Amino acid sequence: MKSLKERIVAREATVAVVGLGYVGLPLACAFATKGYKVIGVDLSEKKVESLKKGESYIIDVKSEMLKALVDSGAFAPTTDFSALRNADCISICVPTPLAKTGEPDVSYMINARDYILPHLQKGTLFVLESTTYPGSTKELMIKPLQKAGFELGKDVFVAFSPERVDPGNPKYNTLNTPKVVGGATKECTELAVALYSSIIPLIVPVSSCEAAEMAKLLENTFRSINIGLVNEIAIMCRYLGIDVWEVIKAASSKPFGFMPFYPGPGIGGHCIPIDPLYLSWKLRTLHYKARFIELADDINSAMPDYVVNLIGEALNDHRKSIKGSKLLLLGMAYKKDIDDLRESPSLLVYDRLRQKGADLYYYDPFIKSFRYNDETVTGVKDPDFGSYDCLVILTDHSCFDYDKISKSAKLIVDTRNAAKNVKERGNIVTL
Ligand code: SAJ
Repeated sequence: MKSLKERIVAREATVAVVGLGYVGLPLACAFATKGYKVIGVDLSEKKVESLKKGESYIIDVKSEMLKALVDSGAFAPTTDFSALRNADCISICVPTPLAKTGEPDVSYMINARDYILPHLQKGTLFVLESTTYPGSTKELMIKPLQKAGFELGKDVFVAFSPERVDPGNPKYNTLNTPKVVGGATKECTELAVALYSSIIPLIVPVSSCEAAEMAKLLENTFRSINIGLVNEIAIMCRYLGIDVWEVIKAASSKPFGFMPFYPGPGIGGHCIPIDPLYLSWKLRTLHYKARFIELADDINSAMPDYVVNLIGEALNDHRKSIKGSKLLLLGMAYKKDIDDLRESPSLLVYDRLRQKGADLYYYDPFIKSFRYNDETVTGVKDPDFGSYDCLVILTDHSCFDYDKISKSAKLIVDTRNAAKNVKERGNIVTL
């Protein structure tokens, strides 16, 4: 009987991915594409039905590729956790959001673990990919597995390997982004390295689950803090009467020791606004205040209100008020060229403007509609840009024709400097 490592290397091991969202589905397809038999488990009947028909709901997974993997039997989506009895390796890719209280909501990880446990076979490799605070793999996975009678390093091999998916990124995807892997024991690390190195060229082994958990949080905290910094620089530049975009462009000419970030209406997505708060929460339990994280969160969270004030000032300069003005928001997605609304600052700007009595519309080809309180708000299909008192560029989608927009718009508040190449700028106010 071949060892687990031999079966992994020979791609005879059956791989399971639990959680088929923007991380799990690309990962499942990556393993299946590379010759593994893959079981994909998700609680959502709707998702699994869609996958069985070869219909992708993830922007980075093309339906034709998905259909080929499902039709060939390489990838088998199911809602039935008992299918995991046939899995040699299990990767967990479930959400790690914040609870309403602002504390980590680890319920998805705990539920996944509890759904898996009854079907977990001895000798399985068990990898957590969900971004979480240091120590949670041990606390939420290893200890309960041991309590259930699985001996670590013998009956079960546990590792943490953070997902690094950048939705919509045309260059980097699951197969070509280096992967950090940290196991609970040396052998756990070796097995997880064997699994991921069979599909990803560059694997970065670290000494523990905690080191891998912390590496991921450093990556995203680095982004959150630098975005917070540049948002505050933008505020300072407005006080100083300096164009922050010109300043960033000039600073970016430095070939070393600088990395540009750009101001915006705030930060969205399921990672950057949230992951650093997992770290600051963990440190608070250890009686340490992670000041940079909390300060950056304060600044980033205040940007939607800052943008609404900017809109008010711009209208005021045209002897108008927000109340009663007909406004069009361009872009509701949390970043350009994707269809994801999660934590989007555009939703907060929309809410503030509605509360202030604006006659408010949005235009975003990626977002058909969204729920606002108890109503469904639908986007304008083909807006007459000249018919609005002010356009607000919140997401710099590449599909927007900024020349055409600026030619007909009375006034534009551009929070992304998206219209930077437009010559006639008399009607454009930037962040
Ligand atoms: N943002 C700014 N200014 C910037 C960069 C970003 O305002 O200079 C905003 C974006 O508009 C967006 C938010 O911050 O609302 C997050 O942007 P992001 O580019 O980090 O996008 P995510 O959250 O979809 O993807 C990130 C990954 N992005 C990149 O590395 C470019 C990466 O941080 C993680 O791999 C991923 O989250 C994750 O899943 O953790």
